[in-house]
Amino acid sequence: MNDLYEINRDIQKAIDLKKPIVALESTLISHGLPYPDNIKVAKESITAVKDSGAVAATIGLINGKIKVGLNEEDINILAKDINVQKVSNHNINLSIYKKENAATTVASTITIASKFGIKFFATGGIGGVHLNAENTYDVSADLYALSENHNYIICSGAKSILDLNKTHELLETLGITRIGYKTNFMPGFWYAKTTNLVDNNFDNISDISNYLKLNSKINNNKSILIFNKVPKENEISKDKINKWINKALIKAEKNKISGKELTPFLIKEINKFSENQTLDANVALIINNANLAGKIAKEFYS
Ligand code: PSU
Ligand code: MN
Repeated sequence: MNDLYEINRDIQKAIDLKKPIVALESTLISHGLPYPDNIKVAKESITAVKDSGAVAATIGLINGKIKVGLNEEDINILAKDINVQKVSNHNINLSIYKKENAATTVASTITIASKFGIKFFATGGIGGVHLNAENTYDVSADLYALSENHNYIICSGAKSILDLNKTHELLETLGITRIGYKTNFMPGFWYAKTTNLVDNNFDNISDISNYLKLNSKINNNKSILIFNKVPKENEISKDKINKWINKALIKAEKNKISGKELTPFLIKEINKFSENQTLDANVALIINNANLAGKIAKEFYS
């Protein structure tokens, strides 16, 4: 690439040898989860990818350099430093210019992963259309990045704090296929299912892998979402979640929180209201998704 990028040697080797790789984002670490849970998730996601037979590539910026494969020291910086910027595709260039430490969202992570030919990516929940978007126009850049890159995204749907019906619709409009892994419905992140149907359910990994291989052949240039439900023991009822979301939204409005601050603010407030039930669910589902992503990637490259 060029001197703006630094790629870990094992990851470069895996790319050259066409071995399975799963990219991981870093906004989860800096803005999505509190310390020290964020470090635990970052490390255990890497382990979960490795355990399933693939190579993990956590992406983020250290002193303005885009690193593909953050090491333990880098992860500690992003987890602890309160000055870490949350960068999506509109502002990553500024953090490069200012030589900042910055964490990449789903949008910027998959954009970088794609430049290196890394196809698989795992996260908790993608961004989407926010509630009240008809007035605020707050729609995550994640959705557009998914339609501009051909990546395979393993996640538990879009975050529960969003307007999930509108998010489901816009995914369709943007040409992004919504696949369920053992589910006929798009999951609701902290809860297992919404009322929105997926485009197809696959009950096993080899079917998903065969289907993804076909997509490479037909030059589908959009991403494909593979939905994995929150683990059963961490599932929370939709009613409970919606009560906490409403409380958090009122607080956000009072404090005039908007733009890129909104998602992290709402998640933090809901973790408080739920006495960390949502935090525990968030941790569990991210690691679970990293593990599934590794398994699908391994099958895909075998
Ligand atoms: N999933 C989580 N926590 C998070 C995010 C996802 O469980 O913090 C991050 C992702 O990086 C995602 C971003 O890309 O939130 C979306 O932010 P926004 O709504 O500002 O686009
Ligand atoms: Mn936004």
